[in-house]
Amino acid sequence: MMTRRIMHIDLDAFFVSVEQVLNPELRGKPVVVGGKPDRRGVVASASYEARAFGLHAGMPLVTARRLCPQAIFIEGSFPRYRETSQRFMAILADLSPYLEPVSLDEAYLDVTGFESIHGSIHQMAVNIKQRIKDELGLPSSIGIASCKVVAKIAAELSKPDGLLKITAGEERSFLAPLPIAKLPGIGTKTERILNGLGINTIGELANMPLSTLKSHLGVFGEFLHRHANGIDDRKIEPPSAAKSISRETTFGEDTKDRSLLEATLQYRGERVGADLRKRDKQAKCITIKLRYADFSTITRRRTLVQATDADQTIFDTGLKLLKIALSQERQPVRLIGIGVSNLTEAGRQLDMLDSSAQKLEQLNKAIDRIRRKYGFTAIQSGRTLPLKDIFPQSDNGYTLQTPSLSR
Ligand code: TTP
Ligand code: MG
Repeated sequence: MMTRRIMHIDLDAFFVSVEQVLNPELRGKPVVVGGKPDRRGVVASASYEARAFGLHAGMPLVTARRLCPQAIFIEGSFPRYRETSQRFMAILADLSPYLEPVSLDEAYLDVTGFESIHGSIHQMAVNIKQRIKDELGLPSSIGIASCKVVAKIAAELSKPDGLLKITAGEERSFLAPLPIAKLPGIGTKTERILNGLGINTIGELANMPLSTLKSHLGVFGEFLHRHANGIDDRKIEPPSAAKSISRETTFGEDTKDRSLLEATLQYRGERVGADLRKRDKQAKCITIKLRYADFSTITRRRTLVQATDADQTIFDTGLKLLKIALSQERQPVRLIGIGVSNLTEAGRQLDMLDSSAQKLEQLNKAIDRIRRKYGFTAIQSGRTLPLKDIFPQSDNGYTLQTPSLSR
């Protein structure tokens, strides 16, 4: 079989770079998008000048200001980033039909066999970077390799304004010296487990007996082991529909107030439900996310027997998960989120014969119609009413501050 050539393309300091295009005075300076530092919330994007001071995405804005008082803090504008993202993806789609957008500023491209068009794959990457620069004014970085995981790590290492090609056959030696945290999917928890086994580099992970990894991490251990060895046969998935839909809110103050937590969960759940129905999807998995005062974050998930797009089912499931989580942890909550995944096309389910499911469907459709006409808050349940005293409203619903910028 022909060796595949996969590109991973990621824009540098995306939100910040978009702001720098709009306002060239911001270029070359420490800039942070995420909000004013007197507000709660975290850094969404930091310029490389700001990163030199230790600033990074996810850092609380107050910490960012302490480390780099001269940084320029910008609120940011999500619609602008979304629009730029669409133009970015359009450029890539123009170059190869095998495109998989991963996030707003990141995509994989299968370019196997494309050397005949561009002279070489390296030249093709140079051309892509140039088009992104010319048409959008944005810097990007590209990794090229025989598989997704190696291409992604190569792009990351080449940043900013980088281009790094890993020759087929050299995947393992390229990965070996890197710290395990560079492997996508390894968070602090997995890192700790692996460190406990004496594994610090990707090479050490690659050389670990599979059985040891499996006994500590299960199938995830097997997955990581393959990736550490530069083996990854995941295909480029066309930009079908979203794989998950979620909404989250950071409170102005950490809270233990049950009715506020439930109201926010319901409101966010309704936004998720409306989004699902707009896309003609149903979901089988409901997830809630909680971040506590000390920044520790948990997610809790439940899989339903039958896929749903009903607000009531999404919220009821979320509420059950919330109650369990709150009984296990007494800290105040900083952020609450709800999401759905495992999406399927909304078809008429067999249980639509069941009249209660049918009534729910009609009810939700009616609510959607009214909200399209009169705004999201035109219809509210008793539970979400208290939100009107807390958050500003627009036709589009409540403005629940900060995390509109987070993914
Ligand atoms: P990233 O590509 O992870 O970051 P970046 O583009 O800012 O910087 P890099 O040069 O390292 O690629 O994410 C893309 C955008 O997504 C980022 O500009 C802002 C947004 N984002 C958040 O809103 N919250 C987050 O926690 C992260 C990581 C990103
Ligand atoms: Mg980026």
